[in-house]
Amino acid sequence: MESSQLIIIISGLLTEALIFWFFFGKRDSIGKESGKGVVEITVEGGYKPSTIILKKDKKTTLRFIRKDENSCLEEVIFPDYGIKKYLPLNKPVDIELKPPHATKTGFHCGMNMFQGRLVTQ
Ligand SMILES: [Cu+2]
Repeated sequence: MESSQLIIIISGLLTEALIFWFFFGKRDSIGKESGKGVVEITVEGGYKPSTIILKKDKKTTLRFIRKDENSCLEEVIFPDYGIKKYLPLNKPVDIELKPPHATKTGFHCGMNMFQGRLVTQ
């Protein structure tokens, strides 16, 4: 094996490790719709997953299920979409989004103490 090949392999592995660290090192969980157009988000001490990957121009339903009695989490707000919804305890609430362009935005609880991220690709 040539040393240039070895360098490519090693830098590839380093990149992989960096990506892994970036996504999981911060205990950030990622949610993607799995073909059915639905991403389930558990609301418990924050949002799980906390980062949602959306596809541009594709309608995706975010299904929030609040399991946390903390009243702070009973409202979820999507400022860029003008959406504000009440989340009853243990009852799924669907929010439909159809992002018009690739962007990074977010959502948060009523008092902006817990945040989630929306990444549109
Ligand atoms: Cu709050």
